[in-house]
Amino acid sequence: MPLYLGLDSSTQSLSAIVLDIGDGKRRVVFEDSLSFDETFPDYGTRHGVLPGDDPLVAVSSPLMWAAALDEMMSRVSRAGLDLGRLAAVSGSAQQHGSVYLNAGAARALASLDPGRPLVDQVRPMLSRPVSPIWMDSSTGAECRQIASAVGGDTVLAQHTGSRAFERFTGPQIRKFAQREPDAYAATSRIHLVSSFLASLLAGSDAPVDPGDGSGMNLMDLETGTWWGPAMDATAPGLRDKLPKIAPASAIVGPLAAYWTKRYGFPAARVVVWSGDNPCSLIGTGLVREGRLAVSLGTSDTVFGLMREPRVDPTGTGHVFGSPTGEFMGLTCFKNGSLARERIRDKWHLSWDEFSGILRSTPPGNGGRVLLPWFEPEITPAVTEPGVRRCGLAEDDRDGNVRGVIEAQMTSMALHSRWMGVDVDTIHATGGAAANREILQVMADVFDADVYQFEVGNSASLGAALRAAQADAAVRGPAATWDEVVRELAEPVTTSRIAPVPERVAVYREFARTYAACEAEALGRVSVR
Ligand code: ADP
Ligand code: XUL
Repeated sequence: MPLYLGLDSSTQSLSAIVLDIGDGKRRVVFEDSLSFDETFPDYGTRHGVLPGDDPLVAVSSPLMWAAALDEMMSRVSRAGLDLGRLAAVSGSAQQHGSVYLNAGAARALASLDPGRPLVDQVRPMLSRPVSPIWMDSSTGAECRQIASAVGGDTVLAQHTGSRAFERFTGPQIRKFAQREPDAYAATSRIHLVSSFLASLLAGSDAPVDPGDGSGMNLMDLETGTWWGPAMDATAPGLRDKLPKIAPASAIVGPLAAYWTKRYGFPAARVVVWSGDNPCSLIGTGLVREGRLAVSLGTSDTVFGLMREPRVDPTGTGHVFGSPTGEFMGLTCFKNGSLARERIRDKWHLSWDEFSGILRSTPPGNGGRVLLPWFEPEITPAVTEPGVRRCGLAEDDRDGNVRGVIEAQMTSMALHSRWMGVDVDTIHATGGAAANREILQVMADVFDADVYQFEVGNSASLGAALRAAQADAAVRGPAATWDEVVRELAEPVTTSRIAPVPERVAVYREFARTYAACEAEALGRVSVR
């Protein structure tokens, strides 16, 4: 019976999961994760990001991601699995980040030498040593230029699913092309993190899928093809530098000889990779409209499947492609886990102590609000970072612990309304979804039941399930998505966290207080 490997190259770590599927059996047989900072200290990243002076710039190392892929594949090969049964591999990666390859890369990819570490062979392929990632917010000027060239942000959103966003790949490419024209000219291929890693596995140029392609401000959402006016507005000669777009279930090719010879893998099918959020949509079982998932990872995201692409009229959210061939709505918050950690670390708390404070303090925080914009925020758009407080003392430990969680949950509830989903159930995932006290605040703020999952990493699970779906479709009639996610991506029923009516009422009032504080901090007229 076949095994399926799903990888997830996220902001801070690379994770892997192997599924054993067949004969009525559907189970996880391997799970592992490595932290970039700890496993590869020589690259000098902090939380997966290279240090720098400009708080608006966030770049990482594509070489480190390649080294991590090599290390994880080595670990999978030594895990005691019956490797010969591995039928397909797919992956998930942090969205929006881009990798720049030179003219020699295609040939180098096709002839990866199993006798030498991958990273040494990737180094000469790069036309840019660093990759801008989703945490970057340094392209405000480029966003304005692109939007104005195509006829405004509304036109851009109608075609690509989002107005111009600083972290999206198009504005990042424009900045690179303008500031480093020679290096841009020496670039033959611009990959997303997802298609870069898929290319390394297949030893050939992998396509981008519509899920990750829609995080670029370059793809026409309805047709799933590159949109000419956006390419023209972004950088000269861009069309030739972009990969093809292919469905998320397309096969790139077999695993390259590098992997079969170096580690003893079979020539398993490499399935197109996607972004972490589209993969998590599958890994949290959201294959039908009407439910939402909240991912509490490095970024916090709220997302759900959409049958039709309804673009956010407020310009906050995004419509991406879904691996099912449909669409997904998503809103992203940059100050997620790292903001929670900043508050936890300020008072030297463990997560247990942090949770204890949430248990013992009153919901609504007495109407006091903390806006946790440690870093420039995506939702709402904040370019000048800084924590703002309304009525809350900076040295009030308990008030700040409650404050960060209540603000995050309320902001997510308010800024995901545009999706038009009447939420009664939330599927919670990401590292902080292990914390039931945080999820209780989520349940009370959203007035919805919140469920946890047995497999914590929904992105790598979703990638492995996509590998299984694509492989099965090649072998015989395609399974329905309900069948694909059955048992493995279903919430644990006993994990249900129900909203408490009295607290729901408190948070209804708190949402108004929060909105007023947010509006004031943004310099807008209060909506109170
Ligand atoms: P990524 O976006 O890199 O995939 P993860 O989903 O793995 O991130 O989440 C990692 C984060 O989870 C850590 O940065 C940490 O802050 C958070 N985390 C882990 N355990 C807990 C906990 N018990 N309570 C709150 N947050 C937690
Ligand atoms: C989504 C986003 C983040 C990244 C990293 O738009 O920017 O969620 O995908 O997780």
